[in-house]
Amino acid sequence: MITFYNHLHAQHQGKVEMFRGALVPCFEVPARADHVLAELQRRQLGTVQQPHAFDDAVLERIHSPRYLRFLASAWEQWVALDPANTDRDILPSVWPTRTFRTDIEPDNLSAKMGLYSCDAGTPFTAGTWVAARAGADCALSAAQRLLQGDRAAFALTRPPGHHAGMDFFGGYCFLNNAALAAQHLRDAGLERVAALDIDYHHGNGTQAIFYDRPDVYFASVHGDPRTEYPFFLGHADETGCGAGVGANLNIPLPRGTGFEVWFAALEHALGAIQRFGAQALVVSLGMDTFVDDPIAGFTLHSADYLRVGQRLAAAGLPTVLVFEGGYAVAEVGVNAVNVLEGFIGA
Ligand code: OKP
Ligand code: ZN
Repeated sequence: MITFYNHLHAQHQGKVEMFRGALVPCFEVPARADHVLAELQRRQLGTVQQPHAFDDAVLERIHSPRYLRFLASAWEQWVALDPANTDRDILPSVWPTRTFRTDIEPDNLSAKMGLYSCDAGTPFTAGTWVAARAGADCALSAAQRLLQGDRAAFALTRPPGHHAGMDFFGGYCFLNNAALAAQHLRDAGLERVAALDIDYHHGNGTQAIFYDRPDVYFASVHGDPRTEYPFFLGHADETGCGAGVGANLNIPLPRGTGFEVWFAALEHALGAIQRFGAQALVVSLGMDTFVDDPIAGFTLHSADYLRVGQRLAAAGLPTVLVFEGGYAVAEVGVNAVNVLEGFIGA
């Protein structure tokens, strides 16, 4: 399986995030991707390549032009406010919640940060845009390989993507890599594509992007949003709207859920994807279902990920694997590469 590695990922290196009333060191660190790359190379599981450069127009298939313009220019505006800002990350602190207007983009940078975000846990840094942009190229390049006949491809990138919506960032995500890959497959002519999200956290961005569409099925197995981030989406009664009714499946599970129950939910999601008639699969591959993850609550063990990979392969679909979460840094390489090895060996 080919891997498209985001060689610019380390340019996104947040310092702190707001957590329980304090600024704490970021969980989403460059070492995460480094460990996955090192383990891939140690096991020699296929070649590692740099992504191809896709046009900005491809991003506009998923994200709004004004949001993309904001991402590309935010850091410049931040430093223009105060040259000393080069040493500080940008964090939002004010949001247009219910009853406020979102049609007028404010001039004020803090206000823009709020307009285009959903939490204070996602710092924007000097290298965030270049890293996210190259990450999107990785996901698109992986999708492109499927179109050229590959059985599977892996997008090894950070920051992650599945919480990013059409016009907002949050949950450590800026560009929705999985949605971009799925849309790229659609635009190339595949009529039905499935996005399967197995990160611990519900992929609210991906769900929202495809919620009213019958052509992209979204299925997710995740921590119950009543207690887990992102809190405000991911319930079982969300089944799609308009033309997309029936093309969204959420399987929320309680904190503490172990492998057998989680695996049964995965089977259920894959069965639904099969019945939908998907011609390709995009997997949001979060590794934060691991028992020792510091910010999540399932109890999967390293060996379980071999079975996850085998089961994903058994779906028999051309598959893009997109790296998402996973914050047990020392173990994330072994765990992610176990999925790949299980997939390849199946
Ligand atoms: C990203 B991915 C915010 C604390 C909540 C957000 C978790 C984002 C997980 N102050 N942290 O799905 O792994
Ligand atoms: Zn997650």
